[in-house]
Amino acid sequence: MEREQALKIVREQMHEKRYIHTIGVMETAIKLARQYGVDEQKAELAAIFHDYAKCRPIHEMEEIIKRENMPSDLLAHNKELWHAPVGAYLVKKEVGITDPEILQAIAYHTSGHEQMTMLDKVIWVADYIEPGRKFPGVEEVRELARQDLNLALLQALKNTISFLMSKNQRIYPLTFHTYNAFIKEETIG
Ligand code: DGI
Ligand code: FE
Ligand code: FE
Repeated sequence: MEREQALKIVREQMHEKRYIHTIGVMETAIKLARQYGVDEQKAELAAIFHDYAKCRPIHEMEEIIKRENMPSDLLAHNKELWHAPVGAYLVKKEVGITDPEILQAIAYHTSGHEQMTMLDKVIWVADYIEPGRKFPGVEEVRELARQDLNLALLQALKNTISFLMSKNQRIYPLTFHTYNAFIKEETIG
């Protein structure tokens, strides 16, 4: 699918602010893909569609998680996590994207997972460092991303988990599993 067509589809799914974020993630993901030897077209499409379900009503996402037998522990954790797996499902069903690598990058763009592909990592990090992001520590992650994608992802995960803990939020187990997998990768490697 061409970029313009994909952007037209997502634009109808979200508010202006979310669309601007999407453009930022797209541009950042393409740069990271080029730098790290990842398929740029896949990175572009995964980035464009990563927040496809972000603006769907909560009850619709809940219904899809139950009906499609997605991990039920999602329902016991922050609703902010739901748009990632639900997004992958809807992008396949409504947009017709079937590439499993793209769908996986969308499904895990919030939690990550233990065996992330380079494409998964590019989307995760691009989502965190796109130019519109302002959170504390983002500049450090931008700098790390210029040198080492794994270190950038690990730092961003640490920031996210620390931030959520400071707000007394529950941490989704898969987010911790992702963190552990990267700590292992870095300390052994
Ligand atoms: O959709 P975006 O805002 O672009 O970014 P995102 O999909 O990475 O994250 C959405 C939100 O989810 C963000 O505010 C942080 C939150 N989040 C990410 N991982 C976890 C989480 N919330 C909880 N409670 N637990 C997590 O593990
Ligand atoms: Fe998201
Ligand atoms: Fe996003």
